[in-house]
Amino acid sequence: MNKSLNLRLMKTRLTCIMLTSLLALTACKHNYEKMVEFPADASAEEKIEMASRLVPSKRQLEWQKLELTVFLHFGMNTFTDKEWGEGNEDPQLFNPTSLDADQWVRTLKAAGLMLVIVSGKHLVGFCLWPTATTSHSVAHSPWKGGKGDVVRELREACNRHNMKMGVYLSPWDRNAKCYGDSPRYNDMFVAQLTELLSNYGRIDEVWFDGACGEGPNGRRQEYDWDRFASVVRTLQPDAVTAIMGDDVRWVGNENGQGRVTEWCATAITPGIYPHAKAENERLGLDELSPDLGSRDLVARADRLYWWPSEVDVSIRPGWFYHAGEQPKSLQELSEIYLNSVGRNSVLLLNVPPDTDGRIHSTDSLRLMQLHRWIDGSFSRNLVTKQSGNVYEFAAPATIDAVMLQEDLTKGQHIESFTVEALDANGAWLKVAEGTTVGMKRIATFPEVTASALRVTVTQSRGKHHLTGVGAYKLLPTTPI
Ligand code: FUL
Repeated sequence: MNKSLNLRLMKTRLTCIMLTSLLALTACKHNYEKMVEFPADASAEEKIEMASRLVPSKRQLEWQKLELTVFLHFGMNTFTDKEWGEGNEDPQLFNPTSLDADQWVRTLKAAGLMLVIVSGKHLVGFCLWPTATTSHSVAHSPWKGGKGDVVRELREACNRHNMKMGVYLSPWDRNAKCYGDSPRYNDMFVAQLTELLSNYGRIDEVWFDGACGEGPNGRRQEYDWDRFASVVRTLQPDAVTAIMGDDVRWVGNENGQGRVTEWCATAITPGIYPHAKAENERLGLDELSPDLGSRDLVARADRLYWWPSEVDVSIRPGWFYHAGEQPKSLQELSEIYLNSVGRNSVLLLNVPPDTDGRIHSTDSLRLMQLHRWIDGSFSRNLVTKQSGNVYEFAAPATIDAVMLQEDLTKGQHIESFTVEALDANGAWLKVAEGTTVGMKRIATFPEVTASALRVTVTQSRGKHHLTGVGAYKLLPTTPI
């Protein structure tokens, strides 16, 4: 072959390769991480197509995978037996007799919980660490002669047991004299946040409560959310910010109930953004709205946010420990699990340490019962083989729950589905139907004996990515 023919052939081959890569590039559209803004003239269909390409950030996805997390409400209210103190309580009242952070973390770890968030400062302003910002802290309490630090003890216990840790820092502060004097209080808040995020190792979640009141003399505190967010981003880039943050959304109730239709891609704007109020009013949305992501809503929205839901609920009636209260039953807790984790949300279960500074034995017993119930119900998936949308069992079995999962790295797509079970007569029996799936969707139904499941996605925002299908027989919720 002569030299010029060889060169011509090489050129043609190169052009072919370039053309193929160009085609591949146009076919594979890029994803939008965390937020998508629609062009002003986008049609409803174009918006849905763009919504289908909205995906979580890395830290959001890691957080969504945790499923089970825990709150520890502990502080001045524990000792005054109140839920919301006035903020003028004497630090001398804080005196746990045998605080044992190792017992907290051992108990929580044994119960399968993956991350623990401590109420570093609740709205009464009392700080569980010896802060330089106020004298209203453990440093001025009798506990350990004023030398104690609850946050440090928790950090060390988390290190020992390989547990993730988060902090709750209430923006509302009923003790701080400067609360309501906006710039001064914002400086104090930033200093508190900086202490917590600089001196206690890796923090995985920062919880800014939305509860908020006026300062002394009715002064209204204007929070500098931008500044607070940038402190978190600088000091703990991997930590998610929750509630008054744009990584994790409050589900809208404190009863442990996720929405039946729960989108991670939502039209509601996180409250920390300057345009949130106007935009949420225009769309008629707040955290309690039942619909945050339907097609109709997406068609009216200018932007969508990946803002997945967190279901916070206390194991007891109160957030703080009160001797007269009892923890919820296993029956109630198992329903909370199904209605939170089973509805595309992360569960944040509060377990309040008592006045001794320990997790009460009735609560740890209940946590272990819940753990055994979850484990016993969901550790054996009866599906052993998949052909298309049919999921076969190794042998006929009695089931009363199915679990579906989407691959969220590719976005959330499924809008509705049905599940049928193949019974002993060879008939397909509809056992479940639903709307969104997301990270995890668990549907329960009366027992059937079946040898396979057929899952049909009846509506989807573009191509869906169903990664997990499971069939289970739930354990009874009589204590085990
Ligand atoms: C609420 C507060 O009022 C409660 O005391 C508790 O901290 C809960 C998690 O958030 O807004």
